[in-house]
Amino acid sequence: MPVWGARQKAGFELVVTDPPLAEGADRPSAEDIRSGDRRALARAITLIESAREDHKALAQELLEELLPHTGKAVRIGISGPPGVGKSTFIEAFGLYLTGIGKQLAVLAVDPSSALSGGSILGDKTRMERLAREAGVFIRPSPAAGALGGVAHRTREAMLACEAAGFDVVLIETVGVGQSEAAVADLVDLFALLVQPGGGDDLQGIKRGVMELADLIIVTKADGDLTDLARRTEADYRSALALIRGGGGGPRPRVLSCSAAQERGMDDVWQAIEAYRGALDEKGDLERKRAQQATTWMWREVEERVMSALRGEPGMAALSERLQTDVASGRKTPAAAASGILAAFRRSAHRA
Ligand SMILES: Nc1nc2c(ncn2[C@@H]2O[C@H](COP(=O)(O)OP(=O)(O)O)[C@@H](O)[C@H]2O)c(=O)[nH]1
Ligand SMILES: [Mg+2]
Repeated sequence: MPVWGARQKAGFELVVTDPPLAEGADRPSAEDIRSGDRRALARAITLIESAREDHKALAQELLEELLPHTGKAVRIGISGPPGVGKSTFIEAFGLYLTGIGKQLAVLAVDPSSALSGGSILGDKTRMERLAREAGVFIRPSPAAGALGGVAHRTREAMLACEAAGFDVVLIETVGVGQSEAAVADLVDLFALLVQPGGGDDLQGIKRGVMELADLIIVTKADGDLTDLARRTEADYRSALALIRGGGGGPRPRVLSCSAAQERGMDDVWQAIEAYRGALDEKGDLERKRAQQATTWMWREVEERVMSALRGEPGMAALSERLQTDVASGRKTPAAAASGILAAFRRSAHRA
């Protein structure tokens, strides 16, 4: 229920029309999803996002059926700090894509929403035009849960969108640190949006985030900001050359555009296609996706082990005691960890 409530609060009634699944509701069929039935797709994603164990089981069953029909979309991650112009860009870029006949799904990973109760796509006004396009599906992220869980469900939602036949899946995340890494592990190409600005702004972008970027897009290259945007472009180009001097994948590119004036969208798409083409050529795309899938398997294992551990009877009391011991210096962290794992193993044996 909280997921649905939050969606309503964010004002998404226009875009997301699927009601919560009723008790014991049938899951949508893989055929309906593959035939392009948007309601079936929306219900599938609701199932994927559900915290209920029976829903989870149904979602996995459905995903297994869909899996052979996934993989054809161009998977793009879009990230950047609040205010950089993500929503405006996604709308302009999305409109460009529908203009050249592409079908587009927009998904969001929003780790901040658990705190703020809002969604990064909550400023729906900026997406109104895009949301009205026939070939477009927009889905905000669930409003609660740990980053790993949110991103994990976004990955599965992305697969459902691919099976539904979308040519492009855009995954938006607000730049708050670790979310970029999680999204970079979901997509073929990770685009970082940055503002026109001086060297100080450039310093503000964490090196780790720059290293993830396959494409850097300087936003707002219009009006008074036109020249500054061009200089910023050059600054990032030299910064990238320092950071990733001849690394593995295709060289990251730097572009600027104006989403407000809907200029530069063709250049962005060309850069994305060129990047994908370069990956494809050497079989690197398949390798990248295979590696991402195994990364997610281990994330899933870690998450489930931790959740099983936390759910163990007596574990809360034990870990609280050990935590106090560690905090006060009576036990080393390693000794306390051994204590927790020993208790976990004993209970696993009993099970
Ligand atoms: N001049 C100009 N302003 C823009 C452009 N794109 C976004 N903005 C403005 O930047 C602000 C933040 O944009 P928004 O898309 O909401 O950023 P987000 O927080 O990253 O989603 C808004 O006031 C926009 O009008 C652009 O291409 N040119
Ligand atoms: Mg926004």
